[in-house]
Amino acid sequence: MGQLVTKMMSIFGKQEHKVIIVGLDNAGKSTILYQFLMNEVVHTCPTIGSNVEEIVLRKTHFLMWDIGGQEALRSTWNTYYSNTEFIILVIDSTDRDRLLTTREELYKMLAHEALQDASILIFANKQDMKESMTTVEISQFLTLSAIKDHPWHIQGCCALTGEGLLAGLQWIQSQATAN
Ligand SMILES: Nc1nc2c(ncn2[C@@H]2O[C@H](COP(=O)(O)OP(=O)(O)O)[C@@H](O)[C@H]2O)c(=O)[nH]1
Ligand SMILES: [Mg+2]
Repeated sequence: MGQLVTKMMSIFGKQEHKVIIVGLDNAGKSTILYQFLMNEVVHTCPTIGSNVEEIVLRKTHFLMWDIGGQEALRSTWNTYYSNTEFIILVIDSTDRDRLLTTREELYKMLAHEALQDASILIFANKQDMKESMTTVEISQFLTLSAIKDHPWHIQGCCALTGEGLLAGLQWIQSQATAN
């Protein structure tokens, strides 16, 4: 019965929040989504599609789209934008060479009409690696403090252990339920 209600809500309700997970290939997007699915605090519904999962945190439902990050696919990101409330941008914190590319993709997204009302969570992933950049370094390089027209938050994490992931998701959940 509970499951049926959940299904009905997701079909008819407005309670479902659309989240897109973006970032360059190898950043850790799929690993993060997999960790959410494995977490006992986060409830999940059966797989909806190959790259979409429904997860539930404190009765807030999220539809999470894991979008491919290879160069050829980045031009298709905008086909996922409509009705997106949250962007999760995943960064490989060891990938200094491509942080400029990430920066360009970030500002392209923020300027996109369909994402005007979206909030953005940045996961500075792979914090377990010795050579990883800190969240402060990444914030400065991306000039996050200059972003005034979108709520944003940066969270360091390690998708392999799950460290930091729930904190990031909780920020999204608090944004989703704030009025
Ligand atoms: N050391 C380390 N490796 C990670 C972490 N997260 C992901 N990886 C590895 O990075 C590679 C790419 O991860 P994946 O989730 O497939 O990236 P995607 O292309 O963004 O979906 C895989 O080998 C992961 O095991 C992390 O936090 N730390
Ligand atoms: Mg992937």
